[in-house]
Amino acid sequence: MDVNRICTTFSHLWYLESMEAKIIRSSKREFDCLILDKKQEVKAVCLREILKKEHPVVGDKVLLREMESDDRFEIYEVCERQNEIFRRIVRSRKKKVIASNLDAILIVTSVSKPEYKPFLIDRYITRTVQWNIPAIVIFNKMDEFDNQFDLEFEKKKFESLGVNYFEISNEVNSRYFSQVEDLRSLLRGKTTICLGQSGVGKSRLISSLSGGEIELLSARLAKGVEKGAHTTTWAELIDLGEFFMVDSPGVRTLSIADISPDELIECFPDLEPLFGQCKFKDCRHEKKSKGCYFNELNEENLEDLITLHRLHAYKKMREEAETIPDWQR
Ligand SMILES: Nc1nc2c(ncn2[C@@H]2O[C@H](COP(=O)(O)OP(=O)(O)OP(=O)(O)O)[C@@H](O)[C@H]2O)c(=O)[nH]1
Ligand SMILES: [Mg+2]
Ligand SMILES: [Zn+2]
Repeated sequence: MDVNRICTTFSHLWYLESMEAKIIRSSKREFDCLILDKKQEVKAVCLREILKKEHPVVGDKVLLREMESDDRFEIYEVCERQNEIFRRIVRSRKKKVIASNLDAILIVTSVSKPEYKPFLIDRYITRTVQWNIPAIVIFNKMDEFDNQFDLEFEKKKFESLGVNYFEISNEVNSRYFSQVEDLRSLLRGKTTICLGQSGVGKSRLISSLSGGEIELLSARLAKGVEKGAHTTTWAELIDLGEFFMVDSPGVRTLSIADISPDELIECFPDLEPLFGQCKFKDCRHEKKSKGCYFNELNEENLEDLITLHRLHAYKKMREEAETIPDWQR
């Protein structure tokens, strides 16, 4: 049964002037919304009862009505979310939602500056599995790729995980620029968010995908500074006509400490069945662990090597997950 549809139908009965909209920008009190059928951008406030329960976020589908006292609109209903990008605040046990209703996540990474960080990508992949949203990895700045790392190995790793990837450059003269077109075809009809470190080119990629029509604030990397400048400061939904994209601010590191160790195992569906091969259920998969399946693997074999890399990523994340005691969760 389509709950959203029912909520829409009922609301139309009650409020003839009601309108379906999507949240483009969300702040504490005010929301920028796009009225879907008119493609009109308006400002809205939100009913207090709704704010008390859950703060509307970018991507939320909402119902609006005009206000009598004000030229703004009022959000009186937030439709059920298909999915959410979130993390938990461990201390308060609250869930912090960043965006909702996404069809895909672009994990954007640079192959030059800032340098490629395989474990950061592993972290993002862990999150996308937790959120249950398909991931696509973007190797960006291919025009500057100079074999700084083993790209072929990374590609094989993503293939083995069933994660799609693109090699892209936003420089028009690069031979990788044509990949922007292929990516655009894949994104048609979808709502997608760009995640990744500051300076990897998320905003510029969205501009390229718009065919240059949308000019987002995109910073020059300061000479000698390899970190991004945190140019984008708010998550916002951008209407590219055939599809929607969310531009979000970059993060330097991505903590996964709010995922419990048990939950973490479920975020590694490639390793989970292999853990069962170890002799002891509580195996720590160390070199000294007796009967550990992973110690039998052969580093000369590509598939095994990928498994060992994934195990390494898993162990790093588990260490982090174990820093939060159970009682705090
Ligand atoms: N050479 C090259 N430079 C690029 C490419 N894509 C982006 N850049 C440059 O990288 C810098 C950072 O790009 P942004 O789009 O601002 O990066 P961002 O990921 O949005 O960064 P934040 O908003 O800080 O999170 C800018 O100087 C871009 O021009 C590319 O494909 N090739
Ligand atoms: Mg940006
Ligand atoms: Zn083991």
